[in-house]
Amino acid sequence: MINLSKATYDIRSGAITGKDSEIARAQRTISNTLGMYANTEGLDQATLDRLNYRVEVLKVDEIEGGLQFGTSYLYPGTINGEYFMTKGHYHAISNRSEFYLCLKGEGLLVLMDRDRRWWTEKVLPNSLHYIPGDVAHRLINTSDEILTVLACWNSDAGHDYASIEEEGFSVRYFKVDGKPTPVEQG
Ligand code: PAN
Ligand code: ZN
Repeated sequence: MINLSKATYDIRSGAITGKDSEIARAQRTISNTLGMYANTEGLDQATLDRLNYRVEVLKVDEIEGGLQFGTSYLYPGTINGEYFMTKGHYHAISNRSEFYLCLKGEGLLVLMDRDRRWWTEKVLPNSLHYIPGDVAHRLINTSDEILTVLACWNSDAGHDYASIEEEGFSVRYFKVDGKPTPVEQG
C-alpha cells in the first residue's frame, strides 16, 4: 500500500516528487517507437536517440476501485512530417475511463472507438479531457514545446497496446504548410 504523505505535485511543471520507490519513471526514444510512424526512412542516429516522451506515475496498487495518477511529457518534433505522438492504447479492462488535464504545450488528443470512428480534441493549457471506456487515446504534439499532460485513471485499467500496434489508429497527423493535417488510414 502506498503512503502518499510525502508526495507533492507541481501543477506548473507536472513534476511528481516523493519517495523514489513510489514513483515509476519511463521514457521512450524515437528508436523505441519507430514502428508507430508512417515513414521512418532516412532517419539519422541523432533523431533515433531523441526523446519521444516520458512518463512519471505514482506506483499505486492496481486494484479495482483504485486510481492511478501520472504526468506525460511529449516532446516536440516530426518524423518525416508526422508529429511526435504517444503509442496510444485502449485500456486492457476496456470499460475503464480516464481524465487528461493539459498543463503546458499544445496538441491534439486523438480518440477512436471500437468501430474505428475517430475524432480529436484540442489540447492546450488547462484543457480537460474525459476519455470514456472503450475509446483508444493518443496524444500528438503540434507545438514547439513539450506537451505536459496530467492523467488520472482507474489503477486496474491496464494498457492494451497490441490492438493499436496491429491495427493502428484510423487517422495520422502530419505537419503540412505548418499546420496539423489529418490523413485518414481506414
Ligand atoms: C497515459 C499514457 C501516457 C503514455 O498515462 O499512458 O500518456 O502514452 P502510452 O501509454 O500510450 O504510451 C494514459 O493514458 N494512461 O492510461
Ligand atoms: Zn489511458
